[in-house]
Amino acid sequence: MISLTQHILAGQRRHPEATGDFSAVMTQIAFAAKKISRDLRQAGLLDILGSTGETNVQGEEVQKLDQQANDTFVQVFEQSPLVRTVVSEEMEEPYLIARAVETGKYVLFFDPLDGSSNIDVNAPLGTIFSMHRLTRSSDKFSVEDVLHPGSVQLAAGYVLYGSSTVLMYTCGNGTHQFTLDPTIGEFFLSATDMQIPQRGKIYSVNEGNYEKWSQPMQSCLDYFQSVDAASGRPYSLRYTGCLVADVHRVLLKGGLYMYPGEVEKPDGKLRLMYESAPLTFLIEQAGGLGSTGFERISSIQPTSPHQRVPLVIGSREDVEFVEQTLKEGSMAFLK
Ligand code: AFP
Repeated sequence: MISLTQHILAGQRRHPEATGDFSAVMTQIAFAAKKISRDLRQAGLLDILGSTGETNVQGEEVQKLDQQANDTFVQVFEQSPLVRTVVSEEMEEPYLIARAVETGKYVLFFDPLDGSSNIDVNAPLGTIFSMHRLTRSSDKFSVEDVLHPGSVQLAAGYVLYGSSTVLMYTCGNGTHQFTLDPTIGEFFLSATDMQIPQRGKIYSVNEGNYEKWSQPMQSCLDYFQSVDAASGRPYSLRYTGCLVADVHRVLLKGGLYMYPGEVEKPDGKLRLMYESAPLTFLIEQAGGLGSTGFERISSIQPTSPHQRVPLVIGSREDVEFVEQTLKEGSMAFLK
């Protein structure tokens, strides 16, 4: 049995120049995840279900557990001199960690509790994180210092609070899975160097939005639903309302997850820095792709911490099929 800590330290030993700081941050992320996992398991027993009555920066209702998961991350990193800035879905402005103002080398982006509409119905939830090296253009905080494309992420991952708690991470050297043993509070390696099938049989999308999509996007859906035994169609639909859970299924089984842009809302719903970019890093490290449908997610130069982008992510051939259809405006290339 290899624990997450042992795995991180083994990675550190392969880089003689490493200071151990990166490993320390990863260990703190795992600690926050264990605490959130513990809180979720007890949620129905304590007074932490339901809404706080507030709305977040995205205009969405804040659930008590959203707030609690966010506080957990902030409290953990307030003890650390290594992460100078945290950027969360639940906080409008990047948050400076006082203790790390001089010494901090990293910026951490996170969605503390993904899939909030699942909280009250005991369905899966997730946490997503992305770690970047901080640049310092001056001694003062500047938002530009935390905005880098996904291609330069140091590490990214997610935690899925499902029938078990699973942590996936990559630091550019494969995508690895760890499963929490709750009896001793440690994550253990359960799959290493994971590979996503090149093509799948599942699509995952909120099909209720069909009428809001462009015609080429609608035709992609029509294609996945149409019957053609030779190419394994129709695909099956799976959609939980928790991005982490849906992408986890896609990573393991193949296929694709989509949150497309809409005619009236071309950037879609998902956030680049703490949803689409980290998930793309994990999926690319497993041999898949993440795209807006027109552009690789990893190449996008962000312009704001809470920027939204359309997302098409999963098996290489499935994502390329959607990209080609959207770019050409039709499926004439199939003939
Ligand atoms: P939050 O709970 O973090 O706001 O995220 C939910 C989510 O971004 C993602 O987890 C889901 O895949 C997606 O929204 C579901 O959105 P719809 O309800 O519009 O399908």
